[in-house]
Amino acid sequence: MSKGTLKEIAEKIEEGTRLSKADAVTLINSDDLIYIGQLANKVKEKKTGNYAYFNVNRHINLTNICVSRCKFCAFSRDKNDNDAYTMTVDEVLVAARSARHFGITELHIVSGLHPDLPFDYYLGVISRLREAMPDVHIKAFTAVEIAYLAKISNFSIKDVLIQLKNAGLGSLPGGGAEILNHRIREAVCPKKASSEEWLEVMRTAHNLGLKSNATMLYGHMETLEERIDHLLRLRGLQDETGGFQTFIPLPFHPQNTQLPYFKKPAAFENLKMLAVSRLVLDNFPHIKAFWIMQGLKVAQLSLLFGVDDLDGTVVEEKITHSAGADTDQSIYREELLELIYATGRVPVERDTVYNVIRIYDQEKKGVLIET
Ligand code: V47
Repeated sequence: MSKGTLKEIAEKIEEGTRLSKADAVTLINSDDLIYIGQLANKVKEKKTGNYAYFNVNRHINLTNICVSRCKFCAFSRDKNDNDAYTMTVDEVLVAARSARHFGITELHIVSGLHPDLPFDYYLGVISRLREAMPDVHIKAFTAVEIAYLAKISNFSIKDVLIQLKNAGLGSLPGGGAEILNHRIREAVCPKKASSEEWLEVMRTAHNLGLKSNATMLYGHMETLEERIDHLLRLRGLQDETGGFQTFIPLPFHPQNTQLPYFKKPAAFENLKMLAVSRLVLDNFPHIKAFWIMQGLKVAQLSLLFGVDDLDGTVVEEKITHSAGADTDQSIYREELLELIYATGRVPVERDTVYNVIRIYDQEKKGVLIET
C-alpha cells in the first residue's frame, strides 16, 4: 500500500470529507496500523475529547434454547439437550436484583430464539423488571429476536416494539447483525432474520424513539470487502434515522462452534478493525471495544485507536465464554478505572444512552463530577 493513498485519505479525514468505499477498502487492506490508529484517534478526540466511557451493567441470557443454531454460536442448545435452560420470570428478577449492590444502571438481555415461549413471557420479563427496578435501563432483544417475536406473535415488528416499549424496554442491543450480507448469512445463519429484516427492525425501533447499538461479527467466512459493505449499510441507515449510538465489532471466537477451523482474530487485526470502523462510521457517535471479546489488553490499547467505550461490568457472560473466551466474566468498576487511567484518558461512567453519571479525576483518582 503506498503511503500516498493513505495520505489522500488522511486529507479527506482532516477536511471532514466522507470516506468512499474505495477509501475504506484501502484502509482495511493496509498494514499501517499505527498510522490508521492515529487517524482514528484524531476523529475520536474530535467527537468525545479525552473521555473513555464505561457503564455498570449486568448481562442476562433468558434461555440458551434456540431454533436458529447459527454455525458461529457455541451458546445455543436444542430443547432436549442436558444443559438447555430457560429462566422463569422470578429467576430473572433474582439475577437482576443480585447485581444491585454493584450499582448497575443497565440490564443487557439477549437470548436464544425459543420454540415455545409465548410473546407474553417476554412482555412479563420486561414489565416485572421495570416494576422491581424502575431506575435501571433495560436494553434487551437483538433485532433478530424482535423479528422472531413478530413471527411467533403475529404482531408486526412495530407492534412488538411498541408493546415492549410500553412494558419498559429502553433500547436495543446491537447483536444479531453478524455480517449484513446474503451469502454469509446463508452459509452461517440461514434460519434467522435476513440483513434486510435486521435493518428494518432497527429502522422501526429508531422511528419509535428507541436507540440501539450495532455489531459486526468478523473473522469467519467474510472477505474484508464484505466487512466494509457491512459498515456502509449501517452508515446508510444511520444517515436516515440517527438512532445508532455505538458500533461494536466482535471478533469471532471459534471454540465449540461449527466453524472450529477459523482462527480467532488477534490484536493487530482487532485494533485495525476498531480504527477503520471509527473512520468509516463518521455518523456514529461512539465505537465500543467490548472488553470481554477483545481481551483487557487490546481493549485498553484501543482507547488510543479510535475507541471511546469499553462496555461494562457485565457480571456474567455466557455467549463468548461458551466459545472459549479467556477473559473473566465480570470486572469491577475500580479495575475499569485503573485500565483507563493508565492510558491518560478520563474515565466517564455513563448510562445506556450516554448520559454522564460520573466523571473521574486523573490526578486524584476519584470522582470529579457527579450528575
Ligand atoms: O449477536 C455469537 C455474537 C453477539 C459468537 O449492544 C459471537 O451494547 C464472537 O451483541 N464469537 C452478542 N461473537 C453480543 C452482543 C453485544 C455484546 C456487548 C454489548 C452489546 C451492545 C452487544 O455475539 C451475537 C453474535 O453476533 N457472537 N457467537 C462467537 N462465537
